[in-house]
Amino acid sequence: MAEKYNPAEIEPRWRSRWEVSGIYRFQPESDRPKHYALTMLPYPSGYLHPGHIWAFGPSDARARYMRMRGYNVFFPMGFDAFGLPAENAAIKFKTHPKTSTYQNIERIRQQFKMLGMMIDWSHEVVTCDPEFYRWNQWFFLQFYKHGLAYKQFAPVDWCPKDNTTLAREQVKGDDRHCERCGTPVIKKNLDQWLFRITKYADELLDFSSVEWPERIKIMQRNWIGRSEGAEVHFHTEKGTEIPVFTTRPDTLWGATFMVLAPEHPIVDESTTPDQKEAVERYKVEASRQSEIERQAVDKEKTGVFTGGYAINPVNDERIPIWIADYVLMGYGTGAIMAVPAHDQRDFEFARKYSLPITVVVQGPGMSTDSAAMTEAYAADQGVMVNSGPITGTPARESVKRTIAWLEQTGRGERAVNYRLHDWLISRQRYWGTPIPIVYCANCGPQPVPEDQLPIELPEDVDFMPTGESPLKLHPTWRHTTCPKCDGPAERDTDTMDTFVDSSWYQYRYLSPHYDRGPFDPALAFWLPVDQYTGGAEHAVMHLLYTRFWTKVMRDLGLVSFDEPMLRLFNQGIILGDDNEKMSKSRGNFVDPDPLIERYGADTLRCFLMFIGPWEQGGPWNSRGIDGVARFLNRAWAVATDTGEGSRAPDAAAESALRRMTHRTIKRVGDDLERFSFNTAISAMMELVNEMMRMREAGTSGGAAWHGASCALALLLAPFAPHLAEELWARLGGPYSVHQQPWPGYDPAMLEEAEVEMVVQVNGKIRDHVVVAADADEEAVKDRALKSERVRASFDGKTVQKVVIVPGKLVNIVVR
Ligand code: ANZ
Ligand code: ZN
Repeated sequence: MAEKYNPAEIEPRWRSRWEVSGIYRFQPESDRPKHYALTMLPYPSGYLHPGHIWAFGPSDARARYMRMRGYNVFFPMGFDAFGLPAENAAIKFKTHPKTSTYQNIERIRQQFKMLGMMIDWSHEVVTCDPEFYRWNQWFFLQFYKHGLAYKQFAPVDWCPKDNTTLAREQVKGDDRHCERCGTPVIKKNLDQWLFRITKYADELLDFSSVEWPERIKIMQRNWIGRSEGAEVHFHTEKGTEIPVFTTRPDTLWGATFMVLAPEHPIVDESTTPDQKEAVERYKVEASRQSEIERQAVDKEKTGVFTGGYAINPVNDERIPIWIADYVLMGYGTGAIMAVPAHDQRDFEFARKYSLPITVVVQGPGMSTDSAAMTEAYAADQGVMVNSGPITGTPARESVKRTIAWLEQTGRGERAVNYRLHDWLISRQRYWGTPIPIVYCANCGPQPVPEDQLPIELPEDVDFMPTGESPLKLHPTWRHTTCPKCDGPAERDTDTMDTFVDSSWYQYRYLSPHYDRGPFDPALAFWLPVDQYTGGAEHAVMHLLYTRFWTKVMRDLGLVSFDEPMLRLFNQGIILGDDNEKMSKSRGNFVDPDPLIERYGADTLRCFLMFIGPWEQGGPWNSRGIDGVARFLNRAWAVATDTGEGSRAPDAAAESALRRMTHRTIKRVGDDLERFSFNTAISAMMELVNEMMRMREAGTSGGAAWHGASCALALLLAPFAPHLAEELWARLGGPYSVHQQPWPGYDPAMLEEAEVEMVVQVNGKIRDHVVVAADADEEAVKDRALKSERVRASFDGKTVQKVVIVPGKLVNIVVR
């Protein structure tokens, strides 16, 4: 009886051999080209989520493949261990976040090991470890020194449930809810630290040195939201300046009123006593709406006249100042010049409140009388009219000309506006990196000297959320001395946004215990990351922050490149079998542990890679796992079959198997290049099925059979590393299969061995014949003329001519 595939025996045996022989140990120095493969580090929730295997299994397979292709591969792993979920769980279950986080990490680490990942665990990074976050603090100090970290008292988005500020990116949806808990966000005025990401806005728009998915680039571009235009100096009648950002300075002569955001600081000053009540009422209404609601195109425009007037600097006209919610405080200057003839929102507003409309761009065939207009004319065809010095200018050139004129006359200047804001990093929570600043009554805020880092989190805190940082409530922690005057001082009691950790963790992996800098400069040649994989949901936070961070590191002289990750691949999301996001509360969660136990890690890995295209994701289909298990069982059966007791295949069958083996090698390699794991597996399935058929026909064994079996072991190595190792050993290969070169193929062997050709007689299809792919014309003609059905259609006539289209068609002319 043939021995059965027994993963429960094979898998642990090979894992301990790998560990003992250290085949996955990272060896930075090597003659082979380097390949840094990185997958976004997981958050250590309390259990291994199928999403973790979904993210890491295929990237492990890819890393293994690159290694077999001859690269020296670094594929590290760590944990994004700070953050709110751990703290919230701690509050709920009354365990310290540190305890639960390290417990969770230990569990996930064991599970990852069970899956046979090619990870050198000695390079692991855990972000809540002082050895790591010390460098967050160090970076903060460098940012501070270079004016890239600054403090500001400003309205911020605040989650009343999590009791903390949120970055703008963490506020989601039209109703502006907290990304984590769904609670509607409110505005609160707070003193907060920000990182000056806007300094790099232009550079962040440049993707020329990376191969990233188009949609991520588009999302980042939109998020940065660069607009070119001018800032124009308007003044109130009383002389207070109100700068205005506009992308259409050429329409200045058509500005017939001004609109301020209801929160604009000049509103109170320009409001007359008789309008005060209406203005105050409107301000309250506006504050209740979300930014998205306020900007909705189809929303009925509303607003209130303040009673005040501004002077249009281009023609000294007196124009009324209104407030309206469609103008946002967080964009541009929070004030606009309204040009109803050429901006649709302004047009609707002017019609509703009977404000004047002046045409300044006369489109082809258009009247200069605005009374007939039914909508704003926003195009740039035609010429400028009613526009002082630029009257008569073609509309297309008018923006440039107006800006030149504004600059000459001191009325305004060219300006670029960004949607991007600086990155707010203060969080009023416990489980994060303490901010290395102390406040002295004499000297003001002082950076903590670098030799005092890390400032460690105290462990004995009451981390119940109160709206104040738990660190503030600690009896002693915040009391310290001023590094400048030695007098009493207080520490900053906020902690950093956890996106700080993931902005530079990839550098730390190289030398996680290095203590003279964030990473060992001797290993800088390993940077940047060659291949990054992870979810597209990180498009505008993590993936933008880490680009920013790298540019700062470059400017600090720490690295010599501009981009942290050269290539990016985004996998889709694995869903529950009900097509919904998998979660324990929804009841569609699949626990991987019992599956590993029942089927083995290799089967689970292959199953996840076979579910569908990796970039698309899709629903978990529990039945699919049996099909994949059957495939690995068959792979085992054919590759362990030495042909004993069977007759070897004949020459034709051998040649066919050889060709199929070469084709499979090509297909699997090509598919791995483009992260197409599911099609790679189906290519291997076809080979295995073919071998299975030969075996059932009693024709296994022989040289081609052995070659196919060895190729199969090599091809399986990235996908099913334990099984491949076992098969390879049984086939007599040297340890380890994971240190073998990826198999090559002979292009000449890729063509089909045989082709089917259509045979026509006087233009009518009469038969199909199968011939050797390399058969010459004479042989093809011979074969076609031997066909009974072809001969029967001759009707006694004789063959005049035979035309052959190689590989396709034989056309016989009879008369
Ligand atoms: C006058 C004007 C005339 C405008 C015209 C447009 C067309 P983007 O391209 O998105 O940057 N704007 C400026 N600040 C605003 C704010 N805080 N809230 C709402 N709208 C604001 O848009 C820039 C244009 O949006 C600016 O150019 C301004 O309207 C408006 F025929 O100024 B424009
Ligand atoms: Zn001091």
